[in-house]
Amino acid sequence: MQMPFPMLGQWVAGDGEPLPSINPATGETHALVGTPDVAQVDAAIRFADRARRDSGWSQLKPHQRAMRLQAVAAAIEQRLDHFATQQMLDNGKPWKECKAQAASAVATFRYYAAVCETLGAQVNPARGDYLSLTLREPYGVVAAITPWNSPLTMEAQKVAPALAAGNAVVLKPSEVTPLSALALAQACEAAGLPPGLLTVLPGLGRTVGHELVKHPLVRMVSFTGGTGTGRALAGVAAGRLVPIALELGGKSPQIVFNDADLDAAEKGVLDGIFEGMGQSCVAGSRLFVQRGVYDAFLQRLVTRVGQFRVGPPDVPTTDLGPLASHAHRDHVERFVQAALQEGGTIAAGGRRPDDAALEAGAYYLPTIITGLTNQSRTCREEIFGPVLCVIPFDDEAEVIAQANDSDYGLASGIWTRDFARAWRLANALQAGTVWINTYKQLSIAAPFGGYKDSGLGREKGLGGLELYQQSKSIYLATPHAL
Ligand code: TXE
Repeated sequence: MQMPFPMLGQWVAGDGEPLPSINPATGETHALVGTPDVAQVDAAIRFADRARRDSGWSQLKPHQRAMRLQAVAAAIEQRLDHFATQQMLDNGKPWKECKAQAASAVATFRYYAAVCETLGAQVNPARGDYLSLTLREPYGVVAAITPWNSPLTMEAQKVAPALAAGNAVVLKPSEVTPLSALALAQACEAAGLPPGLLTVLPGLGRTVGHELVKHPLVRMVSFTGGTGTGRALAGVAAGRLVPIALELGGKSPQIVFNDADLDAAEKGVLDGIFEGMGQSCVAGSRLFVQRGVYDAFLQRLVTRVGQFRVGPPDVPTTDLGPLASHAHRDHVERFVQAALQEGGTIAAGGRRPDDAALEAGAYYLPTIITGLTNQSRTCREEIFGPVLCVIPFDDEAEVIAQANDSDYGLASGIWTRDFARAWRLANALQAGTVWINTYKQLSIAAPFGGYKDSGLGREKGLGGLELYQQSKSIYLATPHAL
């Protein structure tokens, strides 16, 4: 049976081509999701714009919007297992990771409810006989376009602040993972959010996504996905003069010095690349290890990687599930072949698992590659899979230059016991996030985004709400001026 989606204040089957949602752990189609045709995309955006005005959402006092967001958080919390299951079926992440991401979606709604409570106008210093205030107002309808690697996290991260800011949101989830967005719409409905404030339009990027971004009533776009797609969408947004926030790819360096706590570094490096099977924008995919500990540290990594249990995501002992789709597994496989052709050596993995029980799924073994330089294609392009390249280095200046020699600049990790050195590197690295003696520590309270080709704008933190607002300055003459 075809699953409906929410638009025009109801759940509809849609006149577009239905989307098969395929479980990457088994290769089976576990749902057929309805999609809108072009006319329905247009109608849904118009409805969202009317809903925003008719419901008075933008005019509500911030604390009143905050109460609704708290109710959405509670509704997600009541359905935590359902949310986690939807993501696990769609993208194959292990259950415990999906559950943690569902819980973090709750926290995101609570955080933006709290931020919403604090919204106010800014009083500007007067330079004459007037009182000047700067208010922040919503854009209207915001298009949110999300990827397949962590839909629960990304969707909450866009929808919560955009709603808190007073907008209506039209969310287009990835065609690979439409189910968690539908679960979010159900939770919003159960929480009493006025119909039309969150519309979910499943479908392909080149059809539904394209219509959304070019629609005249869409006044702001928030996108997470590949750099190529982000660049193309930025072109459309520039032509329309609408703001766009882009959270894009990465090729993040991890740097291990001779004096590092190698136990901590081992865990941080391995989780940093292999958690989520490397399908994470902040995956630490380039590892620089100082020459003095290179051999010993590499040996540690290879040994530990061989102990990872690759298996079905719903089995509690599984460390690593399948990749999110068979097409993506094949893409990763081609990258590893290319790494061999350019002179790389496989130190671990480099193939699908032997286990016949996993044959139908999109599985791939965690892979470590040595023997390549930072100039190699493998070290320059985002693979977005469980592939770690290890490169030796001699001194600090050299490793800073190599770490920064990348088109990307999303994140980086430093492992050393020397505080002064960590501080120097943290300042020198061109990345939106720097971790010192930890990795992938993420907080909704800290701004997040990329330097260079890794993106434009910052999500999360207090500014994550302002991202979805425009400012208006008002001058009011005071009696002296009259
Ligand atoms: O991403 P796309 P893909 C990187 C990663 C991956 C590569 C390609 O390297 O291998 O991108 O992945 C929608 N108009 N990241 O092809 O195409 C699409 O439907 C409007 C990094 O899956 O960028 C989906 O909802 N929308 C990343 C979303 O864009 C369009 C996460 C992302 O898809 C569109 C994912 C169009 N013309 C991939 N074309 C990260 N930063 O975490 C596509 N879309």
